[in-house]
Amino acid sequence: MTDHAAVIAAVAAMRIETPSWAYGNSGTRFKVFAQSGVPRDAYEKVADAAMVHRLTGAAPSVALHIPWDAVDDYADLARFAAAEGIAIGAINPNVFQDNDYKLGSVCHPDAGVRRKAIDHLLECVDIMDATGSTILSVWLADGTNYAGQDSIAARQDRLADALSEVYDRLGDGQRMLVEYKLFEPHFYSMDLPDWGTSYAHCVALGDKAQVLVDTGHHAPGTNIEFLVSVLLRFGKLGGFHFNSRNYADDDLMVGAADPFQLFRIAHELVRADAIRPEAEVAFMLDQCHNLEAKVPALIRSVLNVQEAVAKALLVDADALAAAQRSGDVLGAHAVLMDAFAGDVRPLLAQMRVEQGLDPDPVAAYHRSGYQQKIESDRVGGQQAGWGA
Ligand code: LRH
Ligand code: MN
Ligand code: MN
Repeated sequence: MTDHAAVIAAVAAMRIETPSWAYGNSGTRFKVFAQSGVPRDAYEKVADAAMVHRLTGAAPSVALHIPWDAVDDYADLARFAAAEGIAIGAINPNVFQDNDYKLGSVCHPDAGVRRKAIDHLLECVDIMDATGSTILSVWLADGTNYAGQDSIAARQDRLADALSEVYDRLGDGQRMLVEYKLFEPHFYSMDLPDWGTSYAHCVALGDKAQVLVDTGHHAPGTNIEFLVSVLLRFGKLGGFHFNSRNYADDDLMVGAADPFQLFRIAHELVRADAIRPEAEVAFMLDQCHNLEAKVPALIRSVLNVQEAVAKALLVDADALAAAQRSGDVLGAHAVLMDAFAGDVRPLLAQMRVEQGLDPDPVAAYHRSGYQQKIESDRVGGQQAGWGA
């Protein structure tokens, strides 16, 4: 696409969801460096997410993690979000922070623990009903640490049974995204370690189940754009958790560690016409801001995604197809690299002006006085994942 107006229209239509937990304090097992002004409850996280949306015009929903974001009245939280100009996005159940889950949740050898975990997943569908959320985003910490610890096959059976019970509870317009992760917290086997396992469960479940790709959850060297392309082909790419990794599940800002990888993923998405909201690929961030201020980091992350997508939209598709057809290896590669090398920031600044936004949302944030306000208003901010 070389028509700049069309590129602007396509980027402007894209939605990028931010995660409530990215607004809370986070760190590593060594230290959590608390910041001033971080939210004390789910309402304040929603308020911060709304600020990101006001400045970027691109982040109209916020994902919740239950029970990190537990409130008495979820419909009230959704009304608050709407008044702030955003919606409640994906509901993320948490079946990993309870002593009962030492040996797993829905794959646990004990039926009582499995029941407790499934009930929590079902409760999260109730929360979807109350908030208007359309996505149940399932990530399970289930796995084993030692060969022989439990039966891999029996755990797959338990997993399939649990997912199917929850799937059956989904209403019209609701879907389940099944996230996978290579390792951690378990180090011998994870019950959903890779996209193939997620994909197989989703196919068995039906149309409302799709795979969620967290960019930080793969073995080093995995060609993520390849699996994105394959999942798109089968209509099974439900969404992303974007972030950056250098080593493992680092959860750094998307586009920071490897902007070229993000561009290559964006290229596959553009090729499949999957950027449009109607394509129903949920673009979400899953990040933790351990050192940097959270709200401007999330703004920056949204801009990073927009830049990668704008570059992908600017790939000369006709020239690329011609080079590919004629077997022009270097020529085809050059078409992609030309688009990646371009500076799309002026174009995106123009887009924001056309949207009535400040062309530089990070600078606008620093001028807004919001950071000073939350630092003086909020004392004793909440940790992203409690003791995580
Ligand atoms: C697991 C994960 C998953 C969780 C989130 C906090 O590593 O990516 O999406 O819900 O982190
Ligand atoms: Mn994730
Ligand atoms: Mn993760």
